[in-house]
Formats: sequence, C-alpha cells, structure tokens
Amino acid sequence: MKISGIELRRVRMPLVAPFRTSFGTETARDVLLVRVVTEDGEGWAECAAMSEPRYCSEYVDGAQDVLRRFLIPALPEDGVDAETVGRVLHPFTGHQMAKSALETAVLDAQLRSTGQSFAAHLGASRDRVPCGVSVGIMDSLPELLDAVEGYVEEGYVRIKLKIEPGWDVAPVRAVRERFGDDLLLQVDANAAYTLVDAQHLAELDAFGLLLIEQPLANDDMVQHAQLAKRLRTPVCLDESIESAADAAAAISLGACSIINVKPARVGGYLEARRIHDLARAHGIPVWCGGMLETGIGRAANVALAALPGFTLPGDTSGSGRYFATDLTEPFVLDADGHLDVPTGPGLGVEPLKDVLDEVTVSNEWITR
Ligand code: OSB
Ligand code: MG
Repeated sequence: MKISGIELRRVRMPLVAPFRTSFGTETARDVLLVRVVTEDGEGWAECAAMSEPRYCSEYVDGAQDVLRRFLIPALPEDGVDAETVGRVLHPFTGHQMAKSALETAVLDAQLRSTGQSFAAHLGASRDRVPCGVSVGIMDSLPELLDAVEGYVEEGYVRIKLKIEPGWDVAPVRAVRERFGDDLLLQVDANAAYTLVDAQHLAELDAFGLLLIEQPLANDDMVQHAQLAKRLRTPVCLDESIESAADAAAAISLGACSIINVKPARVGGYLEARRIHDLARAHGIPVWCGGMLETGIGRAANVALAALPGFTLPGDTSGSGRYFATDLTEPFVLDADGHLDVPTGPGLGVEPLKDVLDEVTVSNEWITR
C-alpha cells in the first residue's frame, strides 16, 4: 500500500462532565486524528495522548511533533502495511501512543481496501461486548452515588471508581452499601499510592472488589509484586504495561494477576493482541481500557474487547458517557449493557463530516 499523504487533524471535544482522576481533571478532550491517504483509499485513527503528560509521559503536542519529525518520515516509500509500521517504528524509543495512531491508521486503510473488519483481523470471537464505566472522583459521596446510579440505570455491567488518598475506602463502602454486593466493582488509583499505604489499601479487601488498578507508580513493578502479596484484592496493571515484554515481566514477577490492555499505551492493536495471547497462555484475565476516545478510537477498542481472553468488562462505554455529540455515529449501549462490535471494513465507522468540521481546531497535511 503506497501512502500519498497523511493528515494530522486536531479536534476539541468537550466532555459532558469534568472527569477527575488522581492525576488531574479533564473538561475537554484535545484529540489528534491521523488520516492516512493511500492510492486506493484512506484510513483513520485517533491518538490517545492527553493535553498534558500526567497519565504518562506523552502529550498531544509532543505526539504530533514526533509523528511529523520522525515517525511519518520513517515509513518506507515503496509501500507499507501495519506489520511494517510496527517494525520501522521500533528503533524509536517510547511514544507508544503516537506509534499506535500511525499503525492503526495504516491498518484501517489496509483493512478497508480488503473489506475485512478490525474484529475479524484481530481474531474476535464475539459480536458484542459487555461494558463498564469509569467514574471520576467527585466532590461528595451523594454526588458520586447519583452518578453511579445513573450509570447502573443505563445498564453498565461494571463500575470502576477512581480513587486517591482521601477518596478510597469511603466511596467504595458507600457504593457497596447503596448498590449491594452483586454489583461488579473495581477501583483505579492511577499510581497515587506508595508501598507505605499497603495496610490502608488492604482495608479495601472487605468490599469484594474485582481488582485494584495501578495502585503504585508506573515504574514500580517490584513494589507492585510486594503489594500484591499483602492484598486479597487482585492487582491489575495499567500504566506499568507499555509492551508485551512489560506484560511478560509483570506476570513472571507476580506484579499483577489481571492486565488492563490499552492499545494506545502499548503501541497499537498488534502489540495489544500479543499481550492478549501471552496473558491467555498464563491464565491472566485481560480487559480493554480506554482513554476517553471518540468513536474512531472506540470502534477499534470494542473490536479488541471481543477477543476471547477479554473476560472482564472493559472501559468501553457508550459515546454519551463522554460527549454530547460524538465524531462518528454514536456507540449506544443496548438494554443489557453491551455494545455491538462494528462489522464494516476496517474500523467500520468514520467521522461525520459536519461534526468533524465543527470541532476541528487545526489541520496539518504531510505529503509523502
Ligand atoms: O487510567 O484508565 C485510566 C481515562 C484517561 C486516562 C486514563 C484512564 C482513563 C479512564 C477512563 O479510566 C477510561 C475510558 O472510559 O475511556
Ligand atoms: Mg487506569
């Protein structure tokens, strides 16, 4: 497949409500879209990097810069497929989210030209996926309970509470008391604790959580293994896993017993599938994380979440959980909290032109 040019388009997507985590508050999503134009069509992807380097070291201006200066120029001129993109970008360290966006746009173009869906290409075994929702830190417990109630009524099958020191045991207890022990419930600390907090975090053991996600710092793999020994709640890693090699290390260290597979964080869907395969071989459950994606990124995440090893509900929420108007036709949960996996060629969705024009902030065209 010969690429004639690549568009880097920035869009600003206001969130329906502020999303607060232990690393900051988002009120709008500043998204970099990548559009690859080839001789026989085009491919889209969304870069998951956020405005500021808080969740990880990447940020959206940096991602656009590395794409423009290093990653796009590294693509061979005589034709490229998604596997090749992964290989030629490998010598550049880091920048997983930028790499993921470029590889995904190429993969979308490739699959659109052959008529195959992401789900079929990745090896999906289901045509719909159960959905969880990630609930931000709130100013008060009543506010949190109202938010959770709304999501439960919408049909979400699993609730994830964002936690941080000062907002952990009390919100979990409140949600358990109000919604009962059958609610699938988990927490995500986004690296807000240290091993000194082990005893405090063990108080969460009383609440039958599915997992605690990334309690300690991104590079604290050894400390996570020590913490895991002191908790009954299963430890799940998010930020710490940037590749299949990281996943292998975490599994052999005992740093986690569950993995949040976020394709953007690991450099793309092909690496995400390798983590899925590795985890499955080790009996480690995985689930599909999210980065507040628009419909473009969501479509591919939902396809990945349909692979057989994704045995826990993901952060694959409906469009309405994030945006009043999504970039694509909205993803809408069915009555029992599932999303249909797109079946069309490639991502199976595309940006709605009117919406795209409305939210576009800037536009850069890179000729090959
Ligand atoms: O840690 O999983 C996370 C959103 C942005 C950055 C990091 C995280 C999240 C979420 C929300 O928890 C996931 C989603 O609904 O897309
Ligand atoms: Mg997380």
